[in-house]
Amino acid sequence: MPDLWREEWKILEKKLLDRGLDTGSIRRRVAAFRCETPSWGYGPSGTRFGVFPQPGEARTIWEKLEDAAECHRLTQVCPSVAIHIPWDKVDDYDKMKAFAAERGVRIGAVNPNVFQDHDYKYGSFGHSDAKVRQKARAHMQECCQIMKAVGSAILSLWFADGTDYAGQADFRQRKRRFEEELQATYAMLPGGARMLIEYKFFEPAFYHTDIADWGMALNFAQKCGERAQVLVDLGHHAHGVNIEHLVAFLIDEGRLGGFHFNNRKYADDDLTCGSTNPYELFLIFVELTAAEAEQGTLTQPIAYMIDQSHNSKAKLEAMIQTVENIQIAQAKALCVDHKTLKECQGRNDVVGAERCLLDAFHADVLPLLKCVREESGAALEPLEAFRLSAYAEKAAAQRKGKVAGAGLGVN
Ligand code: RM4
Ligand code: MN
Ligand code: MN
Repeated sequence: MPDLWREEWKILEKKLLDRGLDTGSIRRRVAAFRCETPSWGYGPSGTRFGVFPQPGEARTIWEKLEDAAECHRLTQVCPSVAIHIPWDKVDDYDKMKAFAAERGVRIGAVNPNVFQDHDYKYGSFGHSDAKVRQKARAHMQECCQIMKAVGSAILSLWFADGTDYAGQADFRQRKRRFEEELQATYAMLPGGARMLIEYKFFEPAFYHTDIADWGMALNFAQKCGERAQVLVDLGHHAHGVNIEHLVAFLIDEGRLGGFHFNNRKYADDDLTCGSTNPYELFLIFVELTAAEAEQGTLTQPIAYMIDQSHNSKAKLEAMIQTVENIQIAQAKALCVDHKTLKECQGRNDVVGAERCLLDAFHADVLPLLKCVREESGAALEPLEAFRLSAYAEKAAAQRKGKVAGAGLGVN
């Protein structure tokens, strides 16, 4: 029964119409969704206990771009690829741009790296030594030049800066150094580009981290300018933090710059998005779609990006599975009946309001996704199509030999 999903779509469509929802608009919004994949998600990764190579995993930026293009070919939702400098450093960025374009993708966010070099042992922008801060600033400048060469509109910043022990450094001084350096970086951005500031509450630092949470990131962003915004990595919060709430807050402030999608169970696990807490992912999309419904369109462009590193799953398979999970969460969120939800909220009908969410969360949206995929030329079931294809075997046969210029990719 290959076309059973068409019947299933008719049933879902009827249910949505009965709720008074505009199914044409839902389909258009599902079709418009795009999500960036990270170059480092296709390459070698592991933990500090070991890195286990996988047959066929991408060894160079060129192979990572090939895999990203395959992910996009099957899903039609991942046209851009984030790069990490220096992991993806090349001599010729025009060549990188052209190589991506030939395969139907483009370079997305540029992610500087000011945490790996030995000079950054005690920090980068927060470092007490002006020479180290200067080195970090020069790297930001290099990344801004790369952005121009590859046509990227996003500089995506994450800092490992922090301390391990009480008394190790002066918090206020470090904060002021960060302000100064972030402002200097902001001033170097290519015209119209955005700067996203990511936060994380611990790791690798175990006592304090200079940009520990979204409030600090927001404060720094506000001191830089309108094109500085907050990046929410789903794995970067303490347990129990209500991410959908802070997402709503940032949207309302006009400062939600983007996401790093992943999922975690314990810390910054970088697991498949939607694997441990699909309800949380759904609720985040509910906030996004609610704001969109209210404003007509989200007034701020939001960069949806994946930041994962799979150790036990095959990389490309895991990436395609992730994209499917994210699409499912978005589609379910679009099935929320916001009018009824508002009415329930207005009369403090707590159960009624929650039911509006649960009805949508429990909807089977796969037929809806298939309609959209059929129109876009994506595979109806991208992960299944990938598993049936010979791509993984071919890559394993072609990509033999040492890993060259690989990134860190260590959890
Ligand atoms: C951090 C953070 C950054 C990522 C690095 C490698 O935990 O999530 O986004 O670039 O890891
Ligand atoms: Mn991240
Ligand atoms: Mn992380």
